[in-house]
Amino acid sequence: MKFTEKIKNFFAGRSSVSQEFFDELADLLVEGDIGAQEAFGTVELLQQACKKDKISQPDEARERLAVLLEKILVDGQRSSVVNSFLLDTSGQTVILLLGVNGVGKTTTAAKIASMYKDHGRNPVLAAADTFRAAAIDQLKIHGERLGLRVVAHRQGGDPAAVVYDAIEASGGAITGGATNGVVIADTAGRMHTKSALVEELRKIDRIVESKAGGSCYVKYLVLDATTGRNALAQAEIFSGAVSPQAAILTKYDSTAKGGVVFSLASVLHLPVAYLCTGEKYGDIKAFDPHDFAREFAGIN
Ligand SMILES: Nc1nc2c(ncn2[C@@H]2O[C@H](COP(=O)(O)OP(=O)(O)O)[C@@H](O)[C@H]2O)c(=O)[nH]1
Ligand SMILES: [Mg+2]
Repeated sequence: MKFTEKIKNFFAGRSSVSQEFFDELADLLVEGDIGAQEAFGTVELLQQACKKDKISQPDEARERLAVLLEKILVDGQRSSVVNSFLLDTSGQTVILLLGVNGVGKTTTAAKIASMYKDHGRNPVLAAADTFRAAAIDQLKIHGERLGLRVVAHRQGGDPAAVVYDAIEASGGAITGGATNGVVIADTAGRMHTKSALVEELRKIDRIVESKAGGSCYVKYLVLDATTGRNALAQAEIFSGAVSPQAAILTKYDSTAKGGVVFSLASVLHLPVAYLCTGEKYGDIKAFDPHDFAREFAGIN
């Protein structure tokens, strides 16, 4: 059963709010992958609000819950570089997709490339996951389908060099003059060791800074919604290594609960930029804190 169905059933089955109601609600939120601290804190605030405003109807309490949940997401948006406004940035743009293996980096790189293409831009895809030959081929297939250039080196090559070449290929080498090239770089999610991966990503980061400093440079951390609380642990590692500005939550089309986004906001101040809901190029949409909070609370 989808989490939203569970929460809908919960509210449908109550006739008034009580201590038991709040206790069960907190447990249910934890089940939805919200962290225990956020869940209990939010329910505490909800309980106070209901008392103060004499709210006794579960439906009314749920409206308040959605407002509190939305506030967690909005308060966590430290960065304004979060979503589709990027598409309207006219200058040079470099986008890096980061994340562990299997979360959907390559697929998401292609989705973002497709969005730019629809906006009349001509993005270059950079196959900077050089760890596996299959990863390079996978990006090349997307490039062919989308009619976009893919810059790739051989397997085992230096990913930073791939990104460097992609920036050149996109027109980023022109100094002094205005360029509007877009580079979307896939990266590796698995290495022999975690420190090797972190070093590799830091090197790419340095190359982009030196090669395309001053351009719009965004690092998105791709997280798989089906991994639940594990996504927070991944975000902690990547945030410590290369400070992504925002996350992209994939596989939200499955039975994923998605509550981890509240922890990303409150613990790491990592906003979510996009939600991905399938494998097709069009299955990506800008994340909306208001809609997400309401859906999580079972309102729609
Ligand atoms: N259902 C669903 N599947 C996805 C989504 N994003 C990626 N996938 C699938 O997840 C698998 C891993 O994706 P991939 O892009 O190769 O992950 P990577 O290892 O991070 O590059 C593939 O089978 C994708 O088709 C999504 O939003 N929804
Ligand atoms: Mg990949």
